[in-house]
Amino acid sequence: MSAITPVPRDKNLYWYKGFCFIKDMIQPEYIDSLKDFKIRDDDVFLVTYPKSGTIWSQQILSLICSEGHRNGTEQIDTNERVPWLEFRALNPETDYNLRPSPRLFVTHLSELFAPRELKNKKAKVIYVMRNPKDVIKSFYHFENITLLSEKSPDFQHFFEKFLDGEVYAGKWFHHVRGWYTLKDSYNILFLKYEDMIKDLRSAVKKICTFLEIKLDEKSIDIVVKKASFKEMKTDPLANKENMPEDLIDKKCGSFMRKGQVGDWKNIMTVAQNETFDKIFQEEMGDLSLNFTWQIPE
Ligand code: PPS
Repeated sequence: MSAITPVPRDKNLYWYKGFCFIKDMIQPEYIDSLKDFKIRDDDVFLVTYPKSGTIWSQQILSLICSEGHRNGTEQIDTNERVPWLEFRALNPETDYNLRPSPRLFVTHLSELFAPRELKNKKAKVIYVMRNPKDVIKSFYHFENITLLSEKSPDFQHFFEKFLDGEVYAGKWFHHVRGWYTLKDSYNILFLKYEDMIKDLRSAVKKICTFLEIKLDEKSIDIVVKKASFKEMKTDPLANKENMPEDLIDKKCGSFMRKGQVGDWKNIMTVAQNETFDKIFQEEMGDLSLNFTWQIPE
């Protein structure tokens, strides 16, 4: 792959401290200020690299934490229930300091930019990761619906941008490694998208245990049902259908695309796959992290 370029190929992005950020959505001063973001012991931070199951986990988390969401009495959408730490423009009227506890937040930030108090094991972090080949495929399609980045002319172009970290949140390898290798510094639960696909109920129970929230079996049934791909696809509160029109072009697709494991096989060439495997081995080979690349394996 090419050396880091002074300006990212996508003119909507800029480099800051080795990472690519979206020009219109987040400024360097704000990124830096997040280091001092005051957190509470009972805050919960959902952390993901893009296209790894964010919207899904936001839905699960808010269903677990809010009875009103489970029984449909609270008509609040996902981005308001679990607001973005870095994309303040999506929640301009909300003062995070005034939100009642327990506060839920979501972020795609690398651990380098995360609030420093998290490292004292204050608050809880849930990190959801997905096999990076499916992340690439999902991210490539997302370029068609987001108005915040330029569309790649073809998959090879996107593939190279992705490997060079020229997408929001930077290199997948750095993101996962960063959070994973510092795991002992955080109060953190790691989940994998593919495990959630295989057994969502177990994942929901794991999250409940981690958050020390007791839900009866009936409530768990509701969480699992309302977090299924089928239900979320038609639930405007959960599927981000109400995102501002200057950010998302709904005519071109949705956040709920396929929700499958192994879809990368429908786009990656043998050569791209071999290139990826080689880089994956170099970058991640020393970590005890296994991914499910397709189901059944
Ligand atoms: S984003 O833009 O970073 O917030 O995107 P993110 O939500 O992380 O990832 C979007 C992908 O997650 C899939 N998705 C789901 N899969 C299974 N079950 C449920 N309920 C679900 N909800 C969202 C979504 O379809 C995107 O994956 P792809 O492969 O593109 O379908």
